[in-house]
Amino acid sequence: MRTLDQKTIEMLSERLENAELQRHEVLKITDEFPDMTFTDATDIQWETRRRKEARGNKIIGMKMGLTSWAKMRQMEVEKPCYGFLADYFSVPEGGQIPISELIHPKVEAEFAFVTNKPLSGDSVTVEEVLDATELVVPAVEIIDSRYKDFKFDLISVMADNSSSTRFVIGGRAARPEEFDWSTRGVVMSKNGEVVELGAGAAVLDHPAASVAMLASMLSERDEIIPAGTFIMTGGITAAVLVEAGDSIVVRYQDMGDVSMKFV
Ligand code: 0L1
Ligand code: MG
Repeated sequence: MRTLDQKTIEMLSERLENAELQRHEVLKITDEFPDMTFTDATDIQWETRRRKEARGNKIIGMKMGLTSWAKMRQMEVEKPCYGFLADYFSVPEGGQIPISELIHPKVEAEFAFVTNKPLSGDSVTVEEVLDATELVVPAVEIIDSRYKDFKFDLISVMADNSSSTRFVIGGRAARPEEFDWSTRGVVMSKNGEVVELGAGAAVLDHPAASVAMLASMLSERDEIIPAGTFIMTGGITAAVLVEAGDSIVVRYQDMGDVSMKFV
């Protein structure tokens, strides 16, 4: 259900996008609009996407967020959220990420899926996702909630493009049938010390289930996942706070490393 008018949707989209582009925190928007709904929040996110495209940015993929049961519990939310990835979010493997471009970034290890067939509707299965997958790619997401002290609820975070800000892909891409993605492991090190580890099952029991859930969430707006979509499926590890000077290396079992340095 929609409760906000178009003018308010545009005003909140501009507020959140300005916070992203000008690197400042804002209060969660449900403080001001306590009755707003998940549909309103989704409208705000799509308005931000429209603003970026109108400015010439390309949308190069999608992400799922809050896909681990542990993170949903930690953030006290009841379901995952999704977001879009703009072209300037992409950082080359081994690249430097200036902290001055961000507010309070955190990193999380993920698997990204690249589709080769369209996926649509609310009953897509893990098997159908795997059948529609060309490659699975090691990927690290840098999230950066625009909300003060990372304090938000599901509606506020959905409006904030699910905290999307940067991502790095690296290592070796694999065919979907090459591994069991639920037991594939990752180990994250910060400045040479292991800080997080996990396996694909942390993501809704199987990362492909996250792609299926994205198809379902998009179907609520009569949208689909087109063939050729790059999708970050959600954090396998907890998100780790980073500061200038930190080096992150994530080792993916049999798939190589993804690394970056915050400067
Ligand atoms: O990608 C994620 O799981 C994060 C989604 C938004 C929540 C957060 O900023 O922690
Ligand atoms: Mg993520």
